[in-house]
Amino acid sequence: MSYVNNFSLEGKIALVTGASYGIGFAIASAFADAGATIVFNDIKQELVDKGLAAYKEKGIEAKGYVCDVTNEAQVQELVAKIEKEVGVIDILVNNAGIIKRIPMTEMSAEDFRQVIDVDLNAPFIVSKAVIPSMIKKGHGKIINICSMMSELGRETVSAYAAAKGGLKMLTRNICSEYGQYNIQCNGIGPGYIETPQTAPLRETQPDGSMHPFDKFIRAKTPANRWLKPEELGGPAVFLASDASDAVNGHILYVDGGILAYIGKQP
Ligand code: NAP
Ligand code: GCO
Repeated sequence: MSYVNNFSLEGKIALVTGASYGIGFAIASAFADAGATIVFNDIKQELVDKGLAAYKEKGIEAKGYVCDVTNEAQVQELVAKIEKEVGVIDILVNNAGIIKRIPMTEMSAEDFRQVIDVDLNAPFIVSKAVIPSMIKKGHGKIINICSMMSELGRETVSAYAAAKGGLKMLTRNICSEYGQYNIQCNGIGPGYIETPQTAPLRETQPDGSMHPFDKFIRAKTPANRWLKPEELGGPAVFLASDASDAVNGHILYVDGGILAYIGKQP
C-alpha cells in the first residue's frame, strides 16, 4: 500500500462542531476531500441550513444537526442520533468556540463563565460523549482547536486564554487517559485566521487606514499576512488520519511562525 494512503479518511465518520462556516467548515471540507463522511452541528437551524447549502455547493453531502455543545443532554442526544443515522464517530473536532474581548476588570463573571463554557467545558462534554463508542470500535481521533492563547496572553482576552490554556491540558489528559484504547487526542493551535471571529480586528478604519491590530499581527507573522481557514486543512487531515497514530497529546501550531518570531522591527 502506498504511504500516501495513510492520510486517507475513506470510510471514516467525522463530527466537526460549530462547522457551518469558518475554521470548522474548512477543516470539514478538507476531511471530505480525504474521503470522510461529514457531520456537523451548529446552535441555530438557520446556520445548519446555511452550512448544508455551502457544503452542497462544494459537492459535499454533509449531515447537519442543531445542538448547543454546552448542553450535555443535547450532546448525548446528538451523538446517539449520529450513531443511529450515520454510524459511530471515528473523528471528533472540538471546533465550536466564542471569544469576548473585554478588559478583565470590566468583564462580568457571567461573561467569563460563558467563554469557559463553550471553549473548555463543551470539548469535555462532547469528548466524554464520543469516547465510549471509540473504545468499543478500537480506535478514535480527537482534535481540539486550541489557539495562540493556549501559550500567550494579551489584553482583553482573559477568559479565552484561560479556556484555550485549559483546552491544551484537557488534550494532554485525554491522551494520557485513553491512549491505551488506541485513541489519539491532539490539538491544532491556529495563528490569526481570516474568519468572522477575527473580522473586528481587521476592519478598515473610518479614515480608510488599516486596523491597528491588523498591522500588529502582520508584523508578528513572518509571512506578514493573516492565514486562511483552508490552510488548516492539511494539518487537520494529518491528525485525523492513520498517518498520525503515533502522535498523541501534541498541540500542532499552524501559525505561520508567530510563536517563533519576536516580530518585525517597526
Ligand atoms: P467563528 O467564525 O466565530 O465560528 C465559530 C463557530 O462555532 C460558529 O459556527 C458558531 O455558531 C459555533 N458555536 C459557537 N458557540 C456554539 C455552541 N454553544 N454550540 C454550537 N456551536 C457553537 O470562529 P472561527 O474563527 O471559525 O473559530 C473556530 C475555532 O477556532 C474556535 O474554537 C476559535 O476559538 C478557534 N480559533 C480561531 C482562530 C482565528 O484566528 N479565527 C485562531 C485560533 C483558534 P454561531 O454562529 O451560531 O455562534
Ligand atoms: C484575538 C483573536 C485570537 C484568535 C486566535 C489566535 O482577539 O486575539 O481572536 O484569539 O482568535 O485565538 O490564535
